[in-house]
Amino acid sequence: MKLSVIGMLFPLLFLGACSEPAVSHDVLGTADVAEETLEVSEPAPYLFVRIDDVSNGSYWSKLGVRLDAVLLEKQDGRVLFAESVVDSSIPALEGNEVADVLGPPDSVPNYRSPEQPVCDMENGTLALLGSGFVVVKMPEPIEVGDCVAIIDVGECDFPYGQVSIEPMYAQVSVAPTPDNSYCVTLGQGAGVYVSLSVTSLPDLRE
Ligand SMILES: [Ca+2]
Repeated sequence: MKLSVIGMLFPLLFLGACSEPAVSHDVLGTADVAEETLEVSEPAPYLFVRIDDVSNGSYWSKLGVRLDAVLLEKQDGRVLFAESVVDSSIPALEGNEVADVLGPPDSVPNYRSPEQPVCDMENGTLALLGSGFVVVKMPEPIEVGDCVAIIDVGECDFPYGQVSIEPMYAQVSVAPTPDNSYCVTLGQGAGVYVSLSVTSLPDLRE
């Protein structure tokens, strides 16, 4: 039994257009990048998190990344949860509900336990099926010093063994549309608890 709470983590940070990661996808990449203009007199809040499944069906499970929750870990210690799904593109799967990524973790409630995490594989997760993405809105702005944490069933125990670990790619933005010009890449990771530090966010008034 091995414990990998953080999982793989490859932090990156740059401003660019929200887009699919640099891997081939059949499902994504069909939308034109919308050139949007924000008219802001005060800092535009970074409220949106886009998560892409980059396993591309090449790993153990065709279900790909299975998200339980998206957390905003504020610098002051509070932990907030995604409150709505504003966009998604996921291959069809009966019973797969985007709302399962909202609210507190309910499939891996012990994601921070020093013991090996145990997950409920039957309830509470959204499968991105190897090539999907989802955009969620957080209840408060994402700020420098915070972390965005993604809870996934990857590598946790269930009655028949360990869930396969699948890579994901995370971006934040001030705009809810999946493809926009204001995305900041947080990084790529995999595992039950992928916590990505927010180290720099451009002030869009400048
Ligand atoms: Ca859930």
